[in-house]
Amino acid sequence: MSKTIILSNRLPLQINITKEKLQVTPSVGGLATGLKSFHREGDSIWIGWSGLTEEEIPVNLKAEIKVRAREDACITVSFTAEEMDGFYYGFSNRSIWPLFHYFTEYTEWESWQWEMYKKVNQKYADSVIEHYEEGDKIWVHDYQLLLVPNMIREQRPNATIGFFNHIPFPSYEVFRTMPWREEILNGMLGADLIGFHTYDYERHFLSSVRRILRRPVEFNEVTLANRVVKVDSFPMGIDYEKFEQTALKHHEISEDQETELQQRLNFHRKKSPDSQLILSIDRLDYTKGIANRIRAFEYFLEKYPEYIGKVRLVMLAVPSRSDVPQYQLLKKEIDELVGRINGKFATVSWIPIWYFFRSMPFENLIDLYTSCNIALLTPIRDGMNLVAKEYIATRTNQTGVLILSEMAGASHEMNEALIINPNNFEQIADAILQAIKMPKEEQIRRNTLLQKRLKRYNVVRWATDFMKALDKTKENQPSFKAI
Ligand code: ADQ
Repeated sequence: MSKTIILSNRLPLQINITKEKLQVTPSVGGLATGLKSFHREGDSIWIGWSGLTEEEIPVNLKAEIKVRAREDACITVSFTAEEMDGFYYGFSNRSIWPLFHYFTEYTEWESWQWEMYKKVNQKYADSVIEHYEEGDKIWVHDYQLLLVPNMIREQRPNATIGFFNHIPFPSYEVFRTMPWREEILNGMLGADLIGFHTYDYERHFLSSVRRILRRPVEFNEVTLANRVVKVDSFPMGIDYEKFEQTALKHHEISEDQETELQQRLNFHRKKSPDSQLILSIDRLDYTKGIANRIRAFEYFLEKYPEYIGKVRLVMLAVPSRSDVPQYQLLKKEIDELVGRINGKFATVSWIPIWYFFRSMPFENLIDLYTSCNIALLTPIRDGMNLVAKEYIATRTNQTGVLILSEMAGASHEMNEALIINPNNFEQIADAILQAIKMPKEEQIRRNTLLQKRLKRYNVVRWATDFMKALDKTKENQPSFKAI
């Protein structure tokens, strides 16, 4: 029976070794959390990296890791520390990530990192070939694996290959600065179907294909010598039911007693009806606009001082890519900003910013989502932003206000949120005020519409739509018809 082979840089599980014993935890991050439910429901295997380099795995545990991963239908690909350095911390996160998010001043172009990117992409492609059987469908994910579709195509010309890019695709004027732009585009065009979160990313990609490769592009199709590649947008959803159901259970427990978080924050809805908690959750990344958000919150307190002592920003940042210098600098900048603002405004009984720098178990995440009446998400650029969708899914009584950056892919589908420009502090401060003052009926009206949409276009629907479109594209391929 044919299966789907999912391929991503990381597996949805993170394997650690403590005292010679394996510890397996779920991975944090948009792709892993989103696609996990599709993987669980379908007949698929997932190929990716376990999170440990070859040097970190003792010889006697190598086989055990493979067996453990297999229990979750996962297959591990292993890499040396040097390979990870060049491929992941290097080219993926110092070249492609900043370029695709328009942070051109952060991009580095190192030939050795590019060589490592090619080498590691080849390893992923080889692992797919090893597990591939005629009739299987292959679904490659994200910017770390842009060359893989064509590497598979070279070895299996008739394979059905889909590719989905989880981050933005930049405009031609930005993309053209990439030294290896032809190779990247040709790598992606190895797929039958290429998916993006939004129509804009799709358009940018097609424009680069037309202008850089000079390939004929008609509507959303690229014609190659013996195949046609379809490009389309598929806005990713979340596992809506999981968030909704956990939030409902959470409400039952916390209706009369304070949760641990509420105790720590010295906050409970019933005790302090005037107080407001503003939530922000992201990976610690310069694209997420965390520093801007803190400055905008400072500006809000200056502009509307009557809210000093009443409003708090609860900021959760997950450690991420800490081997890349810009992330270390950002961490320092945020630590200093939080310290300065708390020093400036804090009173004996009130601290304006509560900052957690760590990953959190799912239950605590839900506790945060349900306890905070406002969510403030201000990315400078973001492919989609699943946190925005998760927040809305947990608002089971339909109250709560989402303030969302127009630079997040999610803003295209979430018009009922208060949409802001993350560089406009005046607008953010006013949106916070509007959120605080928004009548309950208006909150409910906005969230009801948002929830209806998110419920329908959940992550399984997203994945199913993509796979259906892939089948259809394949059926129409001239080379496929000829067999
Ligand atoms: P990310 O940049 O990782 O994803 P996002 O979509 O917001 O961003 O997903 C983050 C995920 O991590 C969410 O599911 C959230 O619940 C979880 N998370 C965040 N903080 C956490 C914490 N402290 N503890 C535990 N879990 C936490 C990339 C792109 C996005 C795109 C996704 C999916 O950058 O734009 O939406 O892929 O395509």
